[in-house]
Amino acid sequence: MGVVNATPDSFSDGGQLQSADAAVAHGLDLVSLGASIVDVGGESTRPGADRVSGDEERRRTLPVVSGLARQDVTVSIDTMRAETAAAAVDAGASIVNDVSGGMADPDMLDSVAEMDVDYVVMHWRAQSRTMQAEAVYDDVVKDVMDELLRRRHAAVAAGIHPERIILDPGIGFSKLGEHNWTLLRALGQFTTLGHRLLVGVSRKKFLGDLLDGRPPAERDAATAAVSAWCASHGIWGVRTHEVRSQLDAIAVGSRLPLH
Ligand code: PMM
Repeated sequence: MGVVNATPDSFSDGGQLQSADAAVAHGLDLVSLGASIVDVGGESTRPGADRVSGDEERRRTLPVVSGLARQDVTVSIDTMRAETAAAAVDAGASIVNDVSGGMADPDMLDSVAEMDVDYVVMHWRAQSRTMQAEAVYDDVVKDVMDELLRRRHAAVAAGIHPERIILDPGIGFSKLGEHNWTLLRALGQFTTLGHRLLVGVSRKKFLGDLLDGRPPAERDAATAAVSAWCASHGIWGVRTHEVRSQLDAIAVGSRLPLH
């Protein structure tokens, strides 16, 4: 799953159309390099980030979703809002990637249940502004699995078919560095939950910390090492900014199965 962040800081200049065109072109590049899915987001979820309005989120993402869908790209919409998810699905998205697992918008689960889409349920505790204050666990693996399963039950209770649900441990969301490593070490336990798994570590801060503060664009080799680990566990997908070396890592990891 290649990432297209349709956020202003992703673009150096230009108006809306130019930005959407640049985002579509970037998505097509990711596909030509081998991405199976392009994940389009219009709201930054990095720790401390402020929210944007729903209208602004849709203004940023919908032209990109429709531009990619028109070219037969499988598109996921990275949103916590039911209204944005529905509009993106109308525009051609076939996966709703909800980092809040239905917690941020009370209408999300009912709305997804009515759509013909896959639904990513990520482990999440709070909005970006406050999420790192919530990074407190008794047993991070057990707590994250329990909370994820509660969201999974809520999704099924709302009418979402279990086969449509993809689980994600939410690396970096309300988690300190050591929590992330502990969760990745325990990936084998998540594969027993009976769902496809998605993992997003691409260029995240805990990798930069491991590499003595290396900037995000220089974290792809470390990301690839984690991608190989994910593939060794047979997980369904990795969410990544850079595609080529991740596919190489997945090819290697797939030949070294741990499962
Ligand atoms: N991480 C980010 C955004 N969306 N979605 C899922 N399912 N899993 C993730 O780990 C995830 C996500 C933050 O990454 P970015 O802002 O660097 O793209």
